[in-house]
Amino acid sequence: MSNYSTNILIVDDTKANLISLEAILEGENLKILSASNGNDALKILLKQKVDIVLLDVQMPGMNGFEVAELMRANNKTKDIPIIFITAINKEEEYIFKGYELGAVDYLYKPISNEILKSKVKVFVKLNEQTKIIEEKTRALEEKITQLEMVEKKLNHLIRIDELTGVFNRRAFEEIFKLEWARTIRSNGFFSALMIDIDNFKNFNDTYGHLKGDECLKDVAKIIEKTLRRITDQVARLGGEEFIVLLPETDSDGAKLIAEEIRKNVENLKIVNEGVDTSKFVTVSIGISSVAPTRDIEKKEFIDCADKGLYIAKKNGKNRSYV
Ligand code: GH3
Ligand code: MG
Ligand code: MG
Ligand code: MG
Repeated sequence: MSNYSTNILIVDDTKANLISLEAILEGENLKILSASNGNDALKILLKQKVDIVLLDVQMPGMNGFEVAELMRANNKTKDIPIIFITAINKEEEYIFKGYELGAVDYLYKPISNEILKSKVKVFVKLNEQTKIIEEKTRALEEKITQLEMVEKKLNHLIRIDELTGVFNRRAFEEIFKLEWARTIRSNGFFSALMIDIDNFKNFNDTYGHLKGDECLKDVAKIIEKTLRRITDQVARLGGEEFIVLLPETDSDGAKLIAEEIRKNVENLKIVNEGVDTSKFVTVSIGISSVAPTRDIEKKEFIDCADKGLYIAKKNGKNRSYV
């Protein structure tokens, strides 16, 4: 026996017919509802879950076809299968009318118990299968939603630097490739800032690794805060080195942003004693700017920022160099 009960509504204006139909269908794993006219039938249909309707055609007031027509006009009832019960002979015109209303079957009076039972059984089975499929579909949809959420989280995690929350090297490679290609198409400028914390070994040795980690987080945060355009992106390449990508930005613009970052870090006033250049944590920044073409290697562009960083360090740190 199935877990799904099927509700059948029997509509007939003749009380004796209702009783005999109920008796025939008893014991078929059905919940039987009944109505003796079209109005009552529609009331029940709107209030309760009904899976099949056994519908007498000849009734005073609203006849079976009219009930069916109203059912088809209502979203809640329009898909419920109907078995018409009719004394009318199998005149094609009537059958055709019924099918146009979405009727699914006909029973002719006098009704054969066996035919009634077997026809109802077919619809019960169909109803149960539909319910099983619906339930499985729901469960699958739920699983898919869960998986999509996991996928989203994973995609985020593999792109983020765990310590600072900015992009990691993997994400940087992706973003850089994309923005570089985009800038080639738009004939614009592209700039990058290679940022390295000055004397960070001294900071770690003096205050410990935990304080070092805190410092890295603070520097990452202040870089993020300084960037204004949504296309400006920062990534931690490793250690105490960050890269900032500035699409559609020329060297003047890049220099301005680099200096702003440099000053903002200095203004954090994170003490780094025992250093001759400054008694606070500072950064040096190498700037690379270019109007990218297909002939320029991405690597050259990054190398150029690296060289700028090297010169900024050599010139005394806490400075930027284009
Ligand atoms: P310079 O001014 O020339 O850049 O010198 P520096 O001391 O900053 O550079 P160096 O490369 O000699 O030292 C980098 C130090 O950064 C080494 C290590 O102690 C520290 N470091 C690298 N990664 C991490 C990290 O994830 N957490 C912490 N706390 N420290 C790190
Ligand atoms: Mg009747
Ligand atoms: Mg350093
Ligand atoms: Mg370094």
